[in-house]
Amino acid sequence: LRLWSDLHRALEREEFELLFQPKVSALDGSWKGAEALLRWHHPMLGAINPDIFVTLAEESGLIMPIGRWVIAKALDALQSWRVETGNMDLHVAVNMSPAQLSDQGLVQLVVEELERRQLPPSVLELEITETQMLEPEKAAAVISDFARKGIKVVLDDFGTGYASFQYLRQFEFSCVKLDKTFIDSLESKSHERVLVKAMIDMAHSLSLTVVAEGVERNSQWFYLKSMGCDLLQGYRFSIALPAQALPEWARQQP
Ligand code: G
Ligand code: G
Ligand code: MN
Ligand code: NA
Repeated sequence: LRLWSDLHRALEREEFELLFQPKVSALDGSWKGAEALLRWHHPMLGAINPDIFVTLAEESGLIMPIGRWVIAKALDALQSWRVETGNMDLHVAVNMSPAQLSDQGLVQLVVEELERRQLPPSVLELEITETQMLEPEKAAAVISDFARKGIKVVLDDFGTGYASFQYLRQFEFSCVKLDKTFIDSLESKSHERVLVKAMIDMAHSLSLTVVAEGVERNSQWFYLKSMGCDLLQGYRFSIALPAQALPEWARQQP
């Protein structure tokens, strides 16, 4: 109960921090973009992961203003990377709870935040977890609205839900993110490799980009590269870092 009332004040007290985990090309490990990951620095409890407070934020409706803050901060970060590196192809991805898709002004807000910074819509990706898709019709309408505006929508945790393939037909995604559980068993289980290869081929045949998450070792990188996976994310490359640390991290990559 205490946490709930604390969360109400967290935005104005500036207790949120947005960290960024790099995404790299599977071909050569070069920096391509980053996923924004939210942290709440509670004055007494310290850093709290979103697994814990996002549900709270969804139930209280606070996810709307928090989500808007996340989008603005993520675009600020991307803007600073473009200036510092001159790389205009970098993208930034933010996570969206399905609850945020009922935020009436969301699409308009995103478009305005992009225009204010003179950023093309293609630099922003919205990650939506398939297991949370509760109102498919409503979600489909918002997702196609984003797609029409050129903003990319990513199906997060792909392969973990009951309706993965149905979602691919129903929604205008531009990217799928293979769940970490598949990446974990790449080295030990040959039937998992067959499955991952099939998912990558199917996604490509639907013109979807494929990202693997939770890549921790070179051997996983090797398998994913040989299977044609496009982008990789995970501790093999970097943990989530403060925005200003990414250009320096990229310079230190081989
Ligand atoms: O790194 P990690 O513990 O941060 O992330 C835990 C989960 O919280 C992830 O599944 C991620 O999708 C979710 N998450 C991280 N940041 C955000 C955010 O800004 N908004 C929402 N809705 N979910 C987030
Ligand atoms: O939104 P999503 O479910 O993709 O959130 C990613 C989550 O996975 C975050 O909690 C992030 O900290 C975590 N994560 C990212 N890379 C790795 C990794 O290589 N290994 C493990 N165990 N967790 C990771
Ligand atoms: Mn995600
Ligand atoms: Na995920």
